[in-house]
Amino acid sequence: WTEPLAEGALIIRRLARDRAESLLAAINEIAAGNPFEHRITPGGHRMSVAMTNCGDLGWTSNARGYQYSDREPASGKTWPPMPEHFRHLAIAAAEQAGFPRFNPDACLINRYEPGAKLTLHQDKDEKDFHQPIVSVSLGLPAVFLFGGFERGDATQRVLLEHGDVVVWGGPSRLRFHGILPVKPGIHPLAGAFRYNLTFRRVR
Ligand code: MD5
Ligand code: FE
Repeated sequence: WTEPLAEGALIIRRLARDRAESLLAAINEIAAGNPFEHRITPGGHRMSVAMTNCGDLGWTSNARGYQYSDREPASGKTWPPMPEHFRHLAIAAAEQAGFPRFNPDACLINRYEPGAKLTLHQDKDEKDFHQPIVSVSLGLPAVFLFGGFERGDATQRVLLEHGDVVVWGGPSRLRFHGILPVKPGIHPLAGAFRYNLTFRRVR
């Protein structure tokens, strides 16, 4: 079932649930070659979320700033290709939300351990903000903070659970958002983690 959150933002509950095992198996394969890393922000903080990527481009961060790159900075390795079942899921979700021409070239994979969080931010490192972002939540639940267009705007709290897919497009593409610290728990398929796949068109 679907829940509109705001103009351009649509939650598609449980869309990925019956595909979760193959998604998680693919995440593990990707991480075997390109391990999850805790990146350092330009401000010098170690992120509590661990990240890896697949697709033509991957999001990374270091003391010099945020950037998309075709290689993992430390190892110099390219990112593994985006699995076709990832791409199909993202395209189907975008289509259902009214974005029929979405074709992602990057998939950032976030891994949250208990206590990990993402502070309020906007996603602005991509070229065309008319392109939506599709996010797929797997494993432990988390409280998503959905804000406004300025950091100080009021935020709405939305619980995102295993299998939930959200399409962030239109005016909601540039809203401030974050994730509250993930509560400890054990998920039958994902263990002690929350994973989030975020599909993007970067170039
Ligand atoms: C997550 N990840 O659950 C989220 C899902 C990130 C990130 O925020 O940057 O890796 S993507 C949520 C999102 C993307 C673009 C716009 C909006 C939310 N929004 O307007 O609220 O790990
Ligand atoms: Fe974000």
